[in-house]
Amino acid sequence: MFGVRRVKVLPMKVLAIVLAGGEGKRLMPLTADRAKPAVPFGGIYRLVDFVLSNLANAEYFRIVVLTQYKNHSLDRHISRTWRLSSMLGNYVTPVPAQQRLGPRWFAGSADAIFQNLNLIYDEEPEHVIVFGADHIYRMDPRQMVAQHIESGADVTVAAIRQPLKLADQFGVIETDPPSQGTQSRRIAAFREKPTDAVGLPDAPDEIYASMGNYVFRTQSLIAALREDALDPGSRHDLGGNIIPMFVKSGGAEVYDFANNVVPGSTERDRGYWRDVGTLDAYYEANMDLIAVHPVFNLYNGRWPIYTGHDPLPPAKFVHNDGDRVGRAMESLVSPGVIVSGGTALRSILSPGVVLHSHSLVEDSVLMGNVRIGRNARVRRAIIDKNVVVPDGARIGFDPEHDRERFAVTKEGIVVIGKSEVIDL
Ligand code: ADQ
Repeated sequence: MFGVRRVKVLPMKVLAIVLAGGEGKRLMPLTADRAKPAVPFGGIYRLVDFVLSNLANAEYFRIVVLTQYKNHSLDRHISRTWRLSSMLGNYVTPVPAQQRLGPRWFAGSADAIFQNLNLIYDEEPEHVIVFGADHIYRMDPRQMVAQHIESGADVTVAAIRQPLKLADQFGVIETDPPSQGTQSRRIAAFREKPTDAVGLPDAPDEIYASMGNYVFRTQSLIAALREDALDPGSRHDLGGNIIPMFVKSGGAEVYDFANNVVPGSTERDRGYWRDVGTLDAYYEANMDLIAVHPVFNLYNGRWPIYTGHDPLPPAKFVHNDGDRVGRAMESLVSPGVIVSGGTALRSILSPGVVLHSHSLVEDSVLMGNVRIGRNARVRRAIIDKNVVVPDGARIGFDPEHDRERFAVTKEGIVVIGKSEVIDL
């Protein structure tokens, strides 16, 4: 006898689109030959791993990643790391710009989705999640989707309080008072990167910023994208054009990220979100991982951040010919690292990094396979993959000399691009 087969009813059909085509000009030289979402972060991750982990932990397993600029390492990372079982139709697919509508690349984030509408038609989702790929955070997107469905909005925009002085980097949201008995609030005004924003009534130094994460009703999204495509004056940008359309028609609601509670999170790391659009912000977010009680906790096993890298041996700490043994303190040390008689303080050592005898690396981010020569000193630097720092070199000690050779940020962080050759 065959029993009645219990079919698990799938939750609301949701398709996730991750926008990963950003050029990341302000992260140069880290984006010289990779897309911004492929920039390495925290030793073993790439920026795109954070949004994909949030979606996967929420069991949203139908994900397309729209790529564009310099997408080679991004495509490779996604195809290698994010291969989901295709059972039940699960997938994470990188979709490069295909010039489907003629010989042009995506004009903006809205155009990127418009050119790929066929993916939405194929999937027939009821709701479409559109998330950016350049942020460091944990978020349970199911809570946002639940609010979106309950409110019946055309679009729900995730928002977080940010300092007023950063208003020109964000979509700035003004809201109506909350509807009774719900957390949801209608968006009264949305301005993309305004230069004249004013603070919130209860916090004059803060604004309510869009996180660049949206949930759309599928039909509403399709209709808006079609209308936008016909507008020759549009920049075809989600924040600049599409969201304001919904605000005008009264169909846009805000989702307050402060209400999002991720399993396993603590008071300390709840609400953490960083836009790593600049080198200084990127540096700070890396340093956030190092603290004894970090504000972003990589060790929350109930909401893991997934990634992938080559199988490497464990990190080791040795000495050379009776030199002092290698040490790393207040640092993250990845597999494949060898600290041979050198010292790392408050630093991130990515896979394959080698520190030779008497070298000292402080407050720095070293990416894959960076080699630090004997007696070299590195301070407050980001050093991209494969760079060899020669024996005895000094980086981060002489600002004038550093500026002649490398990029140096506003905050004085020295940034050395991938495979750059260093003159002493
Ligand atoms: P920005 O990040 O400045 O502001 P944008 O450059 O459009 O906006 O990038 C948004 C996302 O889309 C990024 O993940 C980027 O990689 C991707 N992207 C950009 N152009 C793309 C294209 N042509 N094809 C595919 N992907 C593309 C946005 C919002 C603001 C919000 C901030 C939050 O517009 O309102 O406040 O994010 O950081």
